[in-house]
Amino acid sequence: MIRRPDRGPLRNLDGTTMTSFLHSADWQLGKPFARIADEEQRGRVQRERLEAVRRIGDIARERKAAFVVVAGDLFDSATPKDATISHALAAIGSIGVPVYAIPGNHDHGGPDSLWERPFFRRQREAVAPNFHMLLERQPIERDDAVILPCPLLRRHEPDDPTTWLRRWQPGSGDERPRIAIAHGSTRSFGGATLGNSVDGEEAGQANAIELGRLPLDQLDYIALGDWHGFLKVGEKAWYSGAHEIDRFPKTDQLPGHVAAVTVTRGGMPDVEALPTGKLRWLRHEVALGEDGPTLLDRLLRESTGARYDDCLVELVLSGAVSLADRSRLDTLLDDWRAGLVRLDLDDQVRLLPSDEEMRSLTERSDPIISRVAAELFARKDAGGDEAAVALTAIRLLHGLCHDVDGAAATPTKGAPR
Ligand SMILES: [Mn+2]
Repeated sequence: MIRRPDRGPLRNLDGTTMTSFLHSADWQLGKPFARIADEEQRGRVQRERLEAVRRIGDIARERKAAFVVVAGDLFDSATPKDATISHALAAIGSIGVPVYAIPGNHDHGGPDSLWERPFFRRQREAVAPNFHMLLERQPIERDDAVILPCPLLRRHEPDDPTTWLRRWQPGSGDERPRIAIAHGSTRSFGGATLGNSVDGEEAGQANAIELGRLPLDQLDYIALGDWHGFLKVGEKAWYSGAHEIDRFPKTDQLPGHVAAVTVTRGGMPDVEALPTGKLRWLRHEVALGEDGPTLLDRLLRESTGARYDDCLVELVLSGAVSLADRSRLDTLLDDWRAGLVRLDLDDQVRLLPSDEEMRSLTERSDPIISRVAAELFARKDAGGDEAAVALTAIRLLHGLCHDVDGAAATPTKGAPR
């Protein structure tokens, strides 16, 4: 079906051009990840987003993609640090094939934007001459495709950035596939609005793209950015999603992929999601019961596997545990916190001392401890704010007595027997 000319793009027998490229978006490089307390792990998550850009390059080579399009929000902020720009350009340069990008709401264009900074221009020329930031709404002509950029020139554009495509007149007899690139929410998807609400900021009605008003017969693929999962939103329109996951999953979206696209003029695009993300963001809700943290430990072990050090875990804990199991749970959480990239804990576990644990405190030979324990249990049963304080005190008292008993039972090294 395809003959390979010595030069120029692949052509089908009917003369139309078949073009393969990759579509990505929402890299949000330089995102601070302020909720990750550990500095080293925070740096790791930031660097992984750069590594994922390089992995796009690996896939471009593997798939022989002619170019890569990036549909906005390459940077998390419109004022990234020079170091962030420099590292981003090194990663983009490593992709090798041409990279065509538009600015999104996070890294919008316009006067004095980051894309006009002398530092950006110098670095681009030095390390990423393959990088083309498209700041104007006009076609880019390639041998194998016409690229139609719809850049955001302000953070919140009141007008649909794709409006110019409704008036665009392609040359007659031009058999090159046409690829539009846009960033924003889309509204013709079952009446729902997708995009900004998941992008980390509410833009209201701004940056809204009306897919239904585009001349779809004149276009062959619409590469969208802003929604962080891989998603088809029209017969020729896809969100690629972010290349590396950046949040705990809230819906069944598919982040951490790049879209591998093959298009021909007048045909339907062939689109495949290929994984580029490395870090795994997991969410578990667990109710603890009589067996304490045993099942929780197994669940974490099974879901994270051997590469638990690539995982961020959001844990919502409920249920009730004994004093001894509370102490086991705390140790277990400390151990996991050390191994994971991040452990986000919503701990609603109630303390429910067993009868034996209560007796071990109230019937203790030391009269002070037994009296304090009895008083604390009475306050706990009375309920209210005091009950929570009493429970914490019971936990501490139990811990201290346990330590004392443990020390007494284990002879110190060198001590006379
Ligand atoms: Mn966005």
